[in-house]
Amino acid sequence: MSTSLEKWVIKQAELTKPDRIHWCDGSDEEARKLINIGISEEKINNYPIFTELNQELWPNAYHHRSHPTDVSRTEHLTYVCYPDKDTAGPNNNWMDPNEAKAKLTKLSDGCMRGKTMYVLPYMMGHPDSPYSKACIQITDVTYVAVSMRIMTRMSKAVVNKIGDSNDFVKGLHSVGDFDTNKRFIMHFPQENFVWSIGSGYGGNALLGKKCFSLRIASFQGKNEGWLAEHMIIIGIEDPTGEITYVAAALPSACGKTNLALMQPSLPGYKIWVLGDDIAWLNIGEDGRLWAMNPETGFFGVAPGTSIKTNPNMIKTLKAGTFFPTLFTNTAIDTDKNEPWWEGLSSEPPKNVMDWQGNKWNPSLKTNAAHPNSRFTVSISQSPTISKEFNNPKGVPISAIIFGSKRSNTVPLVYESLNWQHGVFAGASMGSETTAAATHQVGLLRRDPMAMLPFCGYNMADYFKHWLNIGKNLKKPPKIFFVNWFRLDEYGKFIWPGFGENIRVLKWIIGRINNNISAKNTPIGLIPNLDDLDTNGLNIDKKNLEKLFDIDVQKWQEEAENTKSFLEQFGDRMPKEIFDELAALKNRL
Ligand code: GTP
Ligand code: SPV
Ligand code: MN
Repeated sequence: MSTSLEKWVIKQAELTKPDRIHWCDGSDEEARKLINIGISEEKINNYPIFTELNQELWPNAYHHRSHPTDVSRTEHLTYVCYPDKDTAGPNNNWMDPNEAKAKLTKLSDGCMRGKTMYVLPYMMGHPDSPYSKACIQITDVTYVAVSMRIMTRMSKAVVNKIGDSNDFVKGLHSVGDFDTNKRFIMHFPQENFVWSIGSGYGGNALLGKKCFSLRIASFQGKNEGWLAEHMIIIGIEDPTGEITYVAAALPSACGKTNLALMQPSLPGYKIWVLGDDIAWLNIGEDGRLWAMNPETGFFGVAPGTSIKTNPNMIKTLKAGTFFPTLFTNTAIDTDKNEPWWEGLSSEPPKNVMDWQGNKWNPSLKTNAAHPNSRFTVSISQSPTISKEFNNPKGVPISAIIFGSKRSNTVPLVYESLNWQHGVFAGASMGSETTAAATHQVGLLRRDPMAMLPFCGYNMADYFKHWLNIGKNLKKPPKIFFVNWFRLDEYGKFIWPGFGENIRVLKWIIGRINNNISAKNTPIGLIPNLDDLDTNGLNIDKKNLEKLFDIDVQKWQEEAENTKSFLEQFGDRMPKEIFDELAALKNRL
């Protein structure tokens, strides 16, 4: 007699027709074997899946080159499938589940011929947490199997945990033939099922990440009274040793990983990391909001990461424990066989091979590393991992921070007036697009709570859910907004960012503890300039004032833009959100 799990796997094998099926146990030896297969047997676009990097300088590090058409998430090929379109909402691409399955059945028929099917049993969340979920992903590429072992708690024990139940999250993944016309990332939230074909890249292929832990989990959270968010979780230790836990959402490639690993510039402060991308937030028995990170690794943007901007990440990448570290689509310094990317060093190395394997030099004016090139590394290697990381209860959250990438209009930091106003301001967030997804970079788009590409159901219902969570919390966390990216008249960032962002966090802690007052503006509360610690910071007063300049006309435009965005959701939108919009317009 086989279990439901075995039956499901056999059924997928009957469709995809692999030569072999390998059940992964998540062990160290197995990861090594998979890497060796990736080095010597499997290829993508004629390149081996993995090449070994300089093991002395980058212990246990490997380089991976994805298919050149497969370098970022493809939002236009990502669908959520419910019987009715309204449940998906205008924020999602929608397809009828039967139609989607018929389409993918055709594309998947025999797609693993000649290949090995890897069956990956993994947990999202600590196994002892009541909120963790047992999952199975099937894939046909070692890169995904090894990445999933870094990013999740992969182990044989999950198979026993599932036993004969059907209560596990299912993911079927195949890279297919990388044809972009045959690439789809389909979600079936009502069946806890993700079906992805045609891409081997990050959020398209590591199905525990955005597909399950955000799109499907957000739908579960709505039904079960919790939140799945695109948020980091950090503990901020102040000079007295007090640790304040906060969760922060910023859109893709807008600074989450850097904030999570920050080396604060102010003496006496420390940032402890619990997560850099995804948070599951529950209402605890004490009526507070508690956060946990379902993942165990970082899949971070390489360009811009350096010993200056993010020393803790460089240390993490070089720590070299039994977990491998992967570099995807970075360039290579061919003299030293080291990974390289723009910003790693001020001068590029002498001999560089770009992310596609061509000889490169700066006069080409192209990017050596792909702008969305990434590293995959275990959080356990981080010198700043929080001692609470493996606490199944998670940590209590004192503030939620929303951030966006705005060259103008939005100040360095402001505080919302209350939970409802914070939810409205989060719902109206706009951010300039980045290379994390395939689309034109630098365009302003509305990206509520940094969740536009990741909310697995109608965002009108999502806003309602956020309002309800606030009502069910004894003391809802304060909600803040940050923007590190305002530009001066020469197009340079005014705010130095990175480790200096601690100055903003210090102000936020002061506000959480009711230690300092703030200045009222039409959009919310901003610091009195004297309360922002600028000791030792080289920034002139005029520029500092510019960071907090609130241009009423621009904000009126912002309100109009928000209005047309929110109106797409029609009658489903909670009235409170439009009340807040009217109140904002009034104040302006
Ligand atoms: P995802 O992994 O896509 O969700 O991205 P993320 O939000 O974790 O973004 P990440 O921290 O990787 O930063 C993306 C880019 O923004 C990198 O190139 C960083 O160097 C840059 N960046 C991060 N923080 C700051 C900052 O404070 N100031 C400036 N100017 N740039 C920053
Ligand atoms: C993001 O795009 O927000 C990421 C990378 O964190 S991916 O895994 O591709 O979603
Ligand atoms: Mn992300």
